[in-house]
Amino acid sequence: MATTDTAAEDALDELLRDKARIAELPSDDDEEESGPPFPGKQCRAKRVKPEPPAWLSEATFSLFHDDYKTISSEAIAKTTAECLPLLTIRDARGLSLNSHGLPHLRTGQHADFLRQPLGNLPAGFAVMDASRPWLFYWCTAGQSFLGEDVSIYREDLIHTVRPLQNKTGGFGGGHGQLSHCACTYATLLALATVGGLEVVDREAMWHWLGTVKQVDGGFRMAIDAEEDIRGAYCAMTALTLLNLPLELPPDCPAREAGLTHFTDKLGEWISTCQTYEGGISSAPNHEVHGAYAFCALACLCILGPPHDTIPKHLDVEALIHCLTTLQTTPEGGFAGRTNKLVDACYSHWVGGCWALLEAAITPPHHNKQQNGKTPTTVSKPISLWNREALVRYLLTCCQQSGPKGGMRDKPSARPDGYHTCYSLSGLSAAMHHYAYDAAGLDKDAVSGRLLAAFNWKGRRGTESELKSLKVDEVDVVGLVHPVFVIGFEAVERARLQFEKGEF
Ligand code: FPP
Ligand code: K
Ligand code: ZN
Repeated sequence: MATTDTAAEDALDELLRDKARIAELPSDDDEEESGPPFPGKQCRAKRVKPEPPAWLSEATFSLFHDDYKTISSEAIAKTTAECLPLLTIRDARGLSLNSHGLPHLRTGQHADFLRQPLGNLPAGFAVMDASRPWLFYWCTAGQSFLGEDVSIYREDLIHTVRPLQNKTGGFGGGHGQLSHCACTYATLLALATVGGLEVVDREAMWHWLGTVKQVDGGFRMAIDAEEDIRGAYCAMTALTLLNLPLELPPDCPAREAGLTHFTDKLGEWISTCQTYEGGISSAPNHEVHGAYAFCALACLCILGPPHDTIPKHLDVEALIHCLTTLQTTPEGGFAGRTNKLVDACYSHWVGGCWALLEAAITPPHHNKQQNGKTPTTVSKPISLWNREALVRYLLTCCQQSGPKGGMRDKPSARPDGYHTCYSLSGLSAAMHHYAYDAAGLDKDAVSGRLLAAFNWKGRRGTESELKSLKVDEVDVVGLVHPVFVIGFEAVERARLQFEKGEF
């Protein structure tokens, strides 16, 4: 091997000695169009010849370089090509630029864009009939992240969601539809955002949640529906925001099978969703996805303080490693899973994981107040990801240009409420800092309510932090609660509203 770097040579020699599978690497003659051992369109792959640097043998290079050409690898290359001129501002698309040369956040246009779906909808929205609560949530919470007054929606939202609430508890997507954990979660967050949670029948909600709690510790999305990590996060959000009793209702199936509390076996069930990749799947033995990592971490942050519950139930190092691989180069945004495309919505689903993980590995005394005073020597907060790269992706590639506003998955996609809400939440994760205040109580002594999720504090990015992200003051979004994904005032209002916890 011809090399000028002996340390690198030694390391590679070591690898060559240790890895017996080197011997099994296909030789150049094998590199026909054989593809991987899975037939079918999605998997048919062409082995393209890698280009190793001059100092590296082909056999060694193929250990590090994924040289399979697939439908996904081609789509990734196409995405990079469409993003590059925007990322480098070679093409500014007429967007006005801030003092650092990045596009301004189009605050007013994005707020206007989020107002539209809250009025009468065009016929094309009929496909969203089972997801109406999501529109309510994305469009109200998204506006609140932009500093808009959303209390104006209070009466209308209460009037609109009243028929979606079932007598047997919980909310469906539309009139006459079965209650569902996702619809219930989205309805509650929208109501909390505008200040209308009193419309919720809390006692019926408690009974309904009892019907989706499973004996193995997890939650189904609805009666007889799939059991997955979304169910766990959505159900625990409802129980905590509404301060429902943690005891299971007397007649529910999980109680009949020996469980007594909603929290029973929950952490253990979440553990079973962590896979060999280190990431989190929707349910045991499924594929890892970044969005499920957020559900798992946020659910554990409801169960208790992050430095207790996260390391107790997850291999934190493996999860950090897995999520780190999802920040894409050169786009700077996040992909949802291995070998897939960057997408703005993962700015929240993956971008929102970092604050929770950073708190999981921060010693509890770090943020603790002593005699009412913050400790004088606070070391620098741990930072696990590239905030600047995410901000650049969102501002350059994900803002719709022209009069319309709204944010989008990637340049070739159209803006929508979902990507707008979660892009703004991702910007908030990048621009600000969120820390767990270990001085707060874990549990309310009288009502028994889990309080850990209410102990988070947000701190706005300082002038110098914002400068390093290349944003001006006018490009800054509001603080977003890292567990409930609504404004901090909305969380505090819900905490106070149900402090007593009685029906
Ligand atoms: C794949 O879609 C996406 C998933 C399998 C999961 C998405 C889950 C969420 C966004 C979170 C849900 C959370 C709650 C609280 C209800 P895809 O194949 O279109 O996208 P991809 O290629 O980016 O993976
Ligand atoms: K996607
Ligand atoms: Zn998306």
